Amino acid sequence: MSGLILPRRQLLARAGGLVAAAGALPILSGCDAISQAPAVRKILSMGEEMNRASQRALMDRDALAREFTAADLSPIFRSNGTKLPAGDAYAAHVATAFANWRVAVTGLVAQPLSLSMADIRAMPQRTQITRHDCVEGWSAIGGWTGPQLGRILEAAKVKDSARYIVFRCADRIGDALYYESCDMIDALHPQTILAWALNNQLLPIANGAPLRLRIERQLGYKHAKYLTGIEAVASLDGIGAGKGGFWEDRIDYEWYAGI
Ligand SMILES: Nc1nc2c(c(=O)[nH]1)N[C@H]1C(S)=C(S)[C@@H](COP(=O)(O)O)O[C@H]1N2
Ligand SMILES: [Mo]
Repeated sequence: MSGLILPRRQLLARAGGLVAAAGALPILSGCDAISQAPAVRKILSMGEEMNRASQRALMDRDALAREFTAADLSPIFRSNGTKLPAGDAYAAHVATAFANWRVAVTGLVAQPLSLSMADIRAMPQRTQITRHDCVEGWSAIGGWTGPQLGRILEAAKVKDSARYIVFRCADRIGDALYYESCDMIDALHPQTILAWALNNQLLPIANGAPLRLRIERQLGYKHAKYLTGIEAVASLDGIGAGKGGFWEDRIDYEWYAGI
C-alpha cells in the first residue's frame, strides 16, 4: 500500500466526525474545576463514550477488506450485468484499444481533469487480490491493479463541500446509463481503486474495460464498470432518481452496501 496518508487524513477529517471529536478534547481538559461535579462528570463521560463510538464507527469504515494470494484466484472471474456496452462509440474505442478513452473528473473540484488511460497508468498503482460478492449469490477472487481514487481526487483538488462521488458509466441498461456513487469515506479508502487490469492482464471487456471501480468494502453492484466520469457532488438529489445508483433507483438495492 503506498502513500496517501497525509492527504487522506486531511480529506477524511472534512468527511466526518474526526474533526468534531478531536476539537472537543482541549475544551474538556480546560475545565477541570467544573468537571469535578458528579453530574457534569457523568455528562462528560457520556460525551467521551460517544466520541469513542463515533471513532470506532469511522475506524470500521476504514478497515481493509481481506486480501488474498495468487493461489486463491478464481480460475475464471465471471461477468455480470453488462458484458459489452452497445453502440458504435464503444465499438470504436474497442477498435482503437481505448487509446482515445477519457475519464472526466468534474463537479466540486478546483482542477477538473480529463484523464487518458495513459494518464491513469502513469500514476502510482495499487494491486490487490480481493473477493467480489454479488447480491445475486456468487463470489469470485480477482487481482486488480490501478491508481487509488483518493490520488485522483487529490489531483483534481476536490473541494470541502464534496460529500459524494458519482461514477458515470458508458453502458445502458434499457434506456438509462448505469451509474453508482459513494461517500467520501469509501472514496478515500485505500482499497478504492480505478482498475485497468485483472490478474495482470488488461481488463477484459466483460469486466468493464478499459476502467472500472473497485470499492472493496462494498457489494458487487457498487463496482461501476466502463467508467467515463467521476463527479464530486454535495448531494445525490437530481442525479438519476436521487437514490445514488442505477439499481438503487429501480429496485430495493441499498445505497450503502458495506461489507
Ligand atoms: N457499468 C456497469 N457496472 C456494473 C454493472 C453493470 O451492469 N454495468 N453490474 C454490476 C454488478 S451487479 C456486478 S456483480 C459487477 C460485476 O462485475 P464483473 O462483470 O466484473 O463480474 O459489476 C457491477 N458494475
Ligand atoms: Mo451484482
